[in-house]
This record gives sequence, C-alpha cells and structure tokens, in this order.
Amino acid sequence: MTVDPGTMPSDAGSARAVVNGDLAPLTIAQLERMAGTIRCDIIEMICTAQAGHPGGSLSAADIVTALYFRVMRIDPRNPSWPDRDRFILSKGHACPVWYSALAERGYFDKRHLATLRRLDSILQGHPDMRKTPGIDMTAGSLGHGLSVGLGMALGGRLQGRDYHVWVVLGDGEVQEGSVWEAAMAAPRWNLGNLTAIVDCNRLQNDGYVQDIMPAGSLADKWRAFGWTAREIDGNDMAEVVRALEEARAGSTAPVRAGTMAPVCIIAHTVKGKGVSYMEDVAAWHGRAPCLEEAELALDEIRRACAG
Ligand SMILES: Cc1ncc(C[n+]2csc(CCOP(=O)(O)OP(=O)(O)O)c2C)c(N)n1
Ligand SMILES: [Mg+2]
Repeated sequence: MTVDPGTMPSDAGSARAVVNGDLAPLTIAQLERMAGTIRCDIIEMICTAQAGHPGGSLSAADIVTALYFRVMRIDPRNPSWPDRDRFILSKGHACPVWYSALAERGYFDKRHLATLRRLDSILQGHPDMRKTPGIDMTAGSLGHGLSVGLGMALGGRLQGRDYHVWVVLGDGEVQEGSVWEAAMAAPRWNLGNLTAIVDCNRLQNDGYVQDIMPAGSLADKWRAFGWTAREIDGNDMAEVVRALEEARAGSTAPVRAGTMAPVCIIAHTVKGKGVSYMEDVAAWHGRAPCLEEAELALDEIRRACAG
C-alpha cells in the first residue's frame, strides 16, 4: 500500500500562553472512547507494517490517552513550547501507542500512521526525537528514560519553569540497574515535578516477570527510595485520571517542609488489553496480527467502546 503522508503542520515557533492547546479536557467516557480509537490505530498500524509490539502498546493505552487528552499541559501546534509538559516512553518498543496519541491529538497527519517502520517514515520502529513532532526523547534501549526525565525535571526547576515530566516504564524494564540510580537521585532533589508510571502488565518479551526476575512489591521498593508510590488499575480510566491529576497537583507527602517527593504510579494492567486473544499472552509482545486477526481485534475493540 502506498501512502501519501500529506502536508505536515508547521511548528508555530514562538511559545504562546496556551494551556493544553485548544482542547477542553475530555470526560472519562470520552477518554474511554479515545482509548478505543487508539487501540484500533495500534492494531491497524502494526498489521499494515507487519511488525511491531502490540502487547505493551495496548496495555499502556489508557495511561497515554489520559495524559495526552486530559492531564498534560501541551500545545500540539507548538511541539517545542518551552513550558510544555515532557513525556517519555521509556519502554520505547511500545511506540505505536505514542504515535497514535500524537496523531489523534493533532501533532501530525493521521495518514503517517500507515507508514510505521518504513525507512523514510517519520514513525520508526522505536521513537526518534529527530523525526517525529512531539517526541522529546529517543528510546528503545530500555532503562534510560527515567534518568533523562530526571534531567528534564531538574532543568525545569533551574529555569524556573513549572512543567511536569512524565515517564512510562515497563515492569520488565525496571530490571535495568540504571532505573534505580535515577530512582535514588530524584527524591534527593525533591523532584515533585517528576512522575514515573510503571506499566505493570506482568509480562516481558518472552515470559512472566515473576518467573524471570521476581521484584516483590514494586511499590515498597519505590517507597524505600523515597518516592510517594501508589498502586492503581492502569486500565480503569477513572483511576488512571485520578492518580495522574493528583500527581500533577503535587498532592503528595512532603519530603521535608516546603519540598515534595516524586510520585511513582504502579499501574496494574493487562498486556494486550482489549483484544481477547492477545491478553496476557507473551507471544503477542512483538508479533503482528495478520489481516484476519486484525479484523477480529478491531471488531472486539469497537464493540467494547459501543457497549
Ligand atoms: C537494554 C535493552 N535490553 C533488552 C531489550 C530487548 N527488549 C525489548 S522489549 C523487552 C521486554 C520489556 O518488557 P517490559 O518492560 O515489561 O515491556 P512491556 O511488557 O510493556 O512490553 C526487551 C527485553 C531492549 N530493548 N533494551
Ligand atoms: Mg511488561
């Protein structure tokens, strides 16, 4: 299939005093429908490319939808607005969920989605900040996102900017030692402007985290490092929105008088969420559905949204 990516919207250049672009924050019901649209995009993109990672994209769809359509302070017409909230998908292989959210939110034409993973596409197999409007950090090699987010949060404070930094990590990814170096440093600097969200879908690429590297209670581990940690159902939109909004509002336990701890949200999710034959099945970590499988998936997702 040949796709004409169309004309890219131009970067508006100078910063404007726009909060959340021109979009009124979506209601929970609207967010749930948008998450369904994003899940459909994910299936279509990966089926068209015949490559990609559906499982971890689908599990994170509710979190990414809530951030882009309600919680984050962003302006899609001005992706480099200095006061924008920063988002990092540290588990970069799940980028179809990010690309869909960016397209649905207006950062670029939706027709680009059909070019996923092509050599000349702005949407590569892993996120590339040099190619995609709205992407602030290249990812794919697991374990780096929280350290970069920490730097962005410190930079914001040094510049007197009040943006918030959001980092989504995988529950397999947190086996990387570098995650815990950043986890140790963030409370040291009282970075209440940094939120980590761990997409706990119980699976990594070829099996259960519990069988490969049991982590015990992740919440207890983050608390031991000085974070405010809470556990939520990461596929329940109302719970997701509440946790994210509270993290942004800084309604967390003070570390010391006048300072705030960074927040870690342990989001319990289902890998492959929304597609029955993909749910909780390790094989769908990095496998593309054929046309028939994709049609089945789209049908299920649309029915769930309509119902
Ligand atoms: C440093 C590094 N090691 C290994 C990989 C290969 N890899 C890609 S995805 C993945 C599993 C990640 O599991 P998780 O973080 O739980 O992601 P999710 O379940 O959300 O897909 C691995 C090991 C990688 N991308 N980077
Ligand atoms: Mg996982």
